[in-house]
Amino acid sequence: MKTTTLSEAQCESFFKDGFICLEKVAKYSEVKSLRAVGDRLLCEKTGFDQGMLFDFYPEGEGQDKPKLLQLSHPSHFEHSLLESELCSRMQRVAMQLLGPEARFVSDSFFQKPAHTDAVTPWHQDEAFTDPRIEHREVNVWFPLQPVSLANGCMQFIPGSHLGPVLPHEPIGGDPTTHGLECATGFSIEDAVICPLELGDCTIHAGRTLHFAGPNHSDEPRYAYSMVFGLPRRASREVRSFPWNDNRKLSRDERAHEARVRAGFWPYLCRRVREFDYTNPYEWRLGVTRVARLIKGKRTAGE
Ligand SMILES: O=C(O)CCC(=O)C(=O)O
Repeated sequence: MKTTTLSEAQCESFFKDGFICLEKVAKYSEVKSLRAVGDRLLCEKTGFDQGMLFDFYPEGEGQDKPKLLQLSHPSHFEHSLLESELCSRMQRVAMQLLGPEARFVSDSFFQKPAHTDAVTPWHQDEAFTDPRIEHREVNVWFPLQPVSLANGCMQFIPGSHLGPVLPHEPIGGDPTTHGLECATGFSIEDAVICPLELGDCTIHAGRTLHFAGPNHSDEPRYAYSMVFGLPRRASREVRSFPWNDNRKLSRDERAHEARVRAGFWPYLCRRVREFDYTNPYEWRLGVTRVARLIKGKRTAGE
């Protein structure tokens, strides 16, 4: 069985820079099987109707020609992803960085087509979240083929995780765009470029600024990411992420329609299954959500 344990120096480097590159973490067979699952799910357009498959860029340009395709929560559709030895191994690495309470939060497949100038813009993952909630997370990113500057490897701004969440905007200022970009508050000159071989990965913190360049190669560039985090709690700062207000995302519409079509029960069952019963803050959030639902229903019925 393969084991992965971070050295003290690697942990220190992560805490200082907000990211690390790890070599030979996954076996060839593990990457091959991730790639096969990703290929199949993306080919079948899994998750599109539920709003989980979407383009980072405006979808109006045609869903058949995405610039950066993301399938979030593929493990909802393919449970073997969660049951894999790789996932358990990476959870143990996340526990070294975050503490023993770190658990799996979510996963995603990314596909950047061949010969595209489209980039994954500079962003902090935390900018996508609810500002009232403190997310203490790490993102483990596995490329599913070797990556370099030529096909869009990851780049990071060291130390950016120690500052605040910087102002973001939907890409190109278009509120229908799923992706966010950060244009101020950092210098691109500081970027560290991280080419990787098959089986290597990067790990970055939720607030680390990162970017992946265009794919000028002849093959699509695939990646699989796993996010691990500590139990959620209320943010200690009063903050707002106005870039998430007034978005008109087609994926949200699809998710809503899918919920209406399937009815309330499948949605409720998933929530109940995934609920963190040991975290009092989740109970508070749950009660608030139910109260809002009841109030909304009453208002609608009045
Ligand atoms: O694969 C990519 O291009 C982007 C990945 C990313 O931004 C992330 O996992 O947070």
